[in-house]
Amino acid sequence: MRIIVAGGDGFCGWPTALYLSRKGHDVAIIDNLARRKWDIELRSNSLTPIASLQERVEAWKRLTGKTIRTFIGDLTHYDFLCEVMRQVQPDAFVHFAEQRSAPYSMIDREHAVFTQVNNIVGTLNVAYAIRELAPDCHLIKLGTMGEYGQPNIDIEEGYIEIEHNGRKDVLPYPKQPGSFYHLSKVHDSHNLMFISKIWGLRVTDLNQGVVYGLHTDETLMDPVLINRLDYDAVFGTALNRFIIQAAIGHELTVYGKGGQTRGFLNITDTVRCIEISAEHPADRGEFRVFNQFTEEFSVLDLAEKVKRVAEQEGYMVNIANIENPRIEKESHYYNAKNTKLQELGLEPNLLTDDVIRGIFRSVLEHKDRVILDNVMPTVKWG
Ligand code: NAD
Ligand code: USQ
Repeated sequence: MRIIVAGGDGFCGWPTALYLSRKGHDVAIIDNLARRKWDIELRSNSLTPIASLQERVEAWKRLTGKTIRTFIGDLTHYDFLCEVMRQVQPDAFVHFAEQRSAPYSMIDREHAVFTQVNNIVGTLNVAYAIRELAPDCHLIKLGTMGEYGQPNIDIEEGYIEIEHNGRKDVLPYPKQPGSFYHLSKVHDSHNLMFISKIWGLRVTDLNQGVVYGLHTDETLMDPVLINRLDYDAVFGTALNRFIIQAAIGHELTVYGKGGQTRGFLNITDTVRCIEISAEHPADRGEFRVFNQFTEEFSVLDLAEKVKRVAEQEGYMVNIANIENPRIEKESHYYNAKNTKLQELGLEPNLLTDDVIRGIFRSVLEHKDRVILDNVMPTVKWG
């Protein structure tokens, strides 16, 4: 297939582009390199030293003989996007290219507005460009499990059957997102559900949980291909942050009580889920939702797992329940369905102690790059 990976310079997009290319697909990356600029804005960095996108694709070509075309530009620039669509004529468009940090979206008004404009306008442009230039193309859009929030009932995959006053219907599952970022994903989902219906587009919305790990078989092929790894309080995510904190002797920053429960998955499963979705396209006019995670953990569970493994490796670790900078439930019911991707062939790589140990050892190699000032949270919701 000809596949565009938008956001292909990022944490999920880069390993996905490599994986799909290795599987024989003709891959083209779109990215505006904004994520690298946000590091500069936040005086932060990736724990791993990442090469430029050009160096990355040149190394890939040298190692495998495969070409990944790159288009540097912004999805909110419609003319640029249309030009890429004309050149690539994609069968599938994998859309990772959004501002994805909840804390970043909560910094202030400017960051909230930027996040929603970047994400919602970008997605709307992608949908228009598909309609205009490649109407049969399958849009595989990254959403988030956080669209659902933490309701006191089981979470279904996108839709729920409701009986009300004696009548029944299957309706979009209620959304209770917890940040302006998570809200942007809800707005995207609503736009795409509407658009798939009126224009007959093929859309898969992947409500992904929190991703952990950094390596895939492909990113391990050469140091130039190494993936980015965020540890700071704005872009770093729970499990990866805890592992890095353990490696540098920092207390593990469990926010509040730590009963916050989320769906998690390994980056190796992210890339496979994209492949599975591409291999089984949505029908014309179908807006399909898959919950993309493999296991559920509370953040306190994760901190305890990391502490155990790090101590086996000879590192002493303290878990600190620090003041929660977010406004969120700290103990709640959580039971989300995730069978659809497994029915299509996903075999989950679960979070064993050996997996944590592997990430921990990789992190130790780069721990001197941590900028300590960036570890504790500073962005508050209230
Ligand atoms: P990332 O920030 O590492 O990568 C996103 C990439 O998109 C960056 O390279 C950035 O430069 C690019 N980008 C952003 N806005 C753009 C625009 N307007 N035009 C072109 N390029 C743009 O993020 P990630 O962790 O790889 O996440 C990828 C997607 O997966 C996001 O949509 C995110 O919401 C979703 N997701 C991520 C996680 C996670 O734990 N990382 C979990 C669930 C869902
Ligand atoms: N948390 C801590 N300590 C930390 C960091 C986070 O206790 O040091 C807690 C948070 O308060 C929250 C939970 O861990 O309750 C998850 O936070 P996170 O920062 O790991 O993840 P989140 O903000 O939800 O965002 C991340 C990605 C986002 C994606 C989302 C999937 O940045 O792009 O959409 O995970 S989900 O959580 O399913 O919505």
